[in-house]
Amino acid sequence: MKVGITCYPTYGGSGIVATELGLELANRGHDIHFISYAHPIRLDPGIPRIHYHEVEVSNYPLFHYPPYCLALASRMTEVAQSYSLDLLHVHYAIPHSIAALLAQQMLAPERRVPFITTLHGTDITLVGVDRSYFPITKFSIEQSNGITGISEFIRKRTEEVFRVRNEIRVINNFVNLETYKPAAEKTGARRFAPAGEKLLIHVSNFRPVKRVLDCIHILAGVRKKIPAHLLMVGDGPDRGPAEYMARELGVGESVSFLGKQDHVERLLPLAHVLLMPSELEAFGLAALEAMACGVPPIGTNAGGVPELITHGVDGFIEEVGDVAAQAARVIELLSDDKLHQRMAGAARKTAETRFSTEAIIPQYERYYEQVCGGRAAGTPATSR
Ligand code: GMT
Repeated sequence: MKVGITCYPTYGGSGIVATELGLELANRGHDIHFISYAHPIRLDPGIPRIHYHEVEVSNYPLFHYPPYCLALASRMTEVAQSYSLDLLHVHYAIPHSIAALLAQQMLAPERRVPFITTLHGTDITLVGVDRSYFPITKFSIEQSNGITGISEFIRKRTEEVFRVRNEIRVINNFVNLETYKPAAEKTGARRFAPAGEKLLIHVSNFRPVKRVLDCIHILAGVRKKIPAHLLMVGDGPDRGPAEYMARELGVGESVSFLGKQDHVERLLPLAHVLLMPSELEAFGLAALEAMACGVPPIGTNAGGVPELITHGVDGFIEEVGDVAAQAARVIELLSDDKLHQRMAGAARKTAETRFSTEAIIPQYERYYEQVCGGRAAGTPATSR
């Protein structure tokens, strides 16, 4: 198939999933056209069957807010026409879904180009529920020819909050098990923990929903019992406050803020535990990537996290904000080698059996065929 993929090309989970999906589909012989305002990270140039089309936004002085959505819709239309795309697949509803709808309508006199919207998380839980975006988010989701959500949680939340009646197909996040794999030995950890301290890791965009300050509190708690060092991977608004908190709690020397990293698969296997203390997490891609590397996650009882982590088997789940309980779980894991080994093995097994590319990508392929083939899958028989 010839598929146009639109996503945020930055370090967010939705962009990563969209990019990895495109790469996997290209590997399986599909022609993939990324349409976005910048080259997605993790997308190396020169990969067969991968194309990139930049959206240029004219910045005329009259525009206080340059209309990206319109430029995107125009570019989607052009690319769909020039390359005879079969399908548009947009990741993160706002504003990609409405841009796809506009493109579809512009293309309509020539032919039908269906579009699928994949709901990832904050597009539903945070941004989409904002009064200024709610009506158009609901409308664009309902007008999609197919809708996927990355967890049962996001499906239910979309139905409850947006009252969307169309079918929402749950297709979970996935991980490439060749790229994300355990390290034979964690010798590379010495780079960060020369005295042989245990290594904790956190990976996110440092937005408030991630509760990154909790990571610092957890580290401070752990260090009362066990020598440990924390790798903070990523960047965002809460990085400064986290750096300040680390100094305040006297653990500044035991935290490395590494900023945005293109190859988290090289860092994750070095760690003993992943911290994901999020307020809300529609799924928790960072935890899945860690699990594939044999690194047990400590997550929170929030959103779709319990769909990924089985408490006490392949990781631990504690209540949001309960940093003492999360620190206690880290200590439990780090002070019992057998438990750590068992959980690390179970974490990898979960990634292998439930969330591998082999398990998930064919679900997208089948859904594409369904949406392109017959009646639009996401559209109720009574509408349109
Ligand atoms: O806030 C983020 O983590 C970024 C966000 C995004 O949409 O870019 O991530 C969401 O999508 C990921 C991939 O599908 C999910 O694994 C994350 O759980 C989800 N984040 C949140 O719900 C906060």
